[in-house]
Amino acid sequence: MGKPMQKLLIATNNKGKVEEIQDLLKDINVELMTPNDIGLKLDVKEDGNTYAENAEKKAVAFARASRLISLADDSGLEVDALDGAPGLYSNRYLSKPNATDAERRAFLLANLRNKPRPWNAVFHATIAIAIPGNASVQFASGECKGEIIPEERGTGGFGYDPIFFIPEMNRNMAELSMEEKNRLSHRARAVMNAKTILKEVFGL
Ligand code: ITT
Repeated sequence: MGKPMQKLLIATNNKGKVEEIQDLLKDINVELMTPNDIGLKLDVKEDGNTYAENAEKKAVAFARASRLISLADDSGLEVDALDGAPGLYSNRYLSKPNATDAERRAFLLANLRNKPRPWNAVFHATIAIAIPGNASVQFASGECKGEIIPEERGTGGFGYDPIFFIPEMNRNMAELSMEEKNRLSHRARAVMNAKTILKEVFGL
């Protein structure tokens, strides 16, 4: 009888991230679990000063609660004309609780309205991997450059994807298939960098 497959928890409550990370890690020989699969509801306070601090908080809290090796992602959109905002606060850009992605996009565009174009921007993602009972957390990051445009295009992805134009594809992020997004996104690059860590952690 073979050894049972080792498990990795995708430590996020964001459905879009779960789907992308599942696809990005489909070639790695571990069983991918979601908080939903194990009935875990955890809302981690993201009060760190960096993506890494927030990613670490999420990975450690989920690893502690689940006893599983956990991979968290903290990400954000940095817009040059807004001095890097919303950045670390991309999810909490509107103070209103339970704001929708569409409301966040409308707010971003309202803040950009009087700024000269092009509205250059970069998506950033930092991944943290935590092992239960082990204090040292490991990190990987990735970025994707583009431009914010005022007209919404596409239905794929999530968050700011419908207004994020990628010059090399001549399309918006939300117009890409998951496979295409997963070849060039900030998260794809971060997960690619994280694979070396995962292989070492799981002894693969
Ligand atoms: P978890 O903390 O549970 O992972 P979250 O949505 O709160 O989920 P973040 O705190 O990292 O995640 O916030 C990131 C926000 O940045 C996210 O909600 C989107 O608004 C935006 N964002 C991140 N990656 C994105 C992507 O690939 N496409 C579009 N928007 C993205």
